[in-house]
Amino acid sequence: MSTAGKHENAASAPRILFYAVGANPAPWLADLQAALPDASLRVWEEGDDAPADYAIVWKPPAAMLAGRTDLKAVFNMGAGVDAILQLGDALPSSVPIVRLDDAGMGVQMAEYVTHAVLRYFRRFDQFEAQQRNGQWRFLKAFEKDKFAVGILGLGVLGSRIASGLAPFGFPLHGWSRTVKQLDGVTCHSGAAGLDAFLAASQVVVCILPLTDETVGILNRETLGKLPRGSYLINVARGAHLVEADLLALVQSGQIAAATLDVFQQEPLPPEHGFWQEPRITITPHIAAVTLRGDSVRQIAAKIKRLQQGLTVEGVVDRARGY
Ligand code: OXD
Repeated sequence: MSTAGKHENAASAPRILFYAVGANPAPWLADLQAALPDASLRVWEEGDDAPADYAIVWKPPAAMLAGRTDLKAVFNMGAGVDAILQLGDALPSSVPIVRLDDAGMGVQMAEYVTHAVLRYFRRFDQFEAQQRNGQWRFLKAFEKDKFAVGILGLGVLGSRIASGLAPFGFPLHGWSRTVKQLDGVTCHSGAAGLDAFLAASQVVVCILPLTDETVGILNRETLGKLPRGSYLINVARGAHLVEADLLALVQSGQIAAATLDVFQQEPLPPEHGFWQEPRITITPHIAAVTLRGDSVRQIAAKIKRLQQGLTVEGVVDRARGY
């Protein structure tokens, strides 16, 4: 088929490959078909190298995308693109990778983090422990102006977390790789700004993308720079945290408690030390799930734009890693 012929065909009836680890494809295909009635959709299976215009994926195998220069875009069905970028050279360099922009995840992240911050601030974690021991004991409230929340990562989700916390009046700090400005947030940036950010934060919330620069960023040294008795909330990736360091810091009292949604290995293995540490709250990577309705609407709208030769938001910068 000539290139022109291929393009005409793509413009009238996009051919879409779908592959998502852990998801039932049927309702996704049905919703995508309803949003894009002309599209021809199929679930990718090993050996399928028939032409396609778009791929919608979550944790795809390298074989699905290797050599696929016919694609006009690959849509990642999540906010984090680390799993797809780790395919490296198997990804066709000419094909844009498009992540989900919020798509209902921002509000879920804000709910999760606000809940965790308020739980620590109002000392519910300690009241829960007291209840287990049948103890009725008044605990003095923390002082809000000394309970600053620091958000590591000020992208779409980090900003949404900040706006979720803002009405409660906590001092807010934020850290990002490059300089950013956010209303009501004291912003720090770059390697030079990290220490001041850490020193100011009584609670650290990690919502960074996972890149070569951020892997292991939460470790004995950085967490040791937080005020003594601070809290950690990790809703980004398990690989941001050196888990053995956190355990030691919780046991020494440097970190009072942590709420973790993501782990180096998921599911968290039964023998992992976190399970036995009551000051560590574990959730099974549910802080923000991909919502089918919002995601389909967003991806379909972007496919329609690309079909018309227009640009779309959310294209991943591969060199930067997000
Ligand atoms: C995501 C996730 O990246 O669910 O969207 O972890």
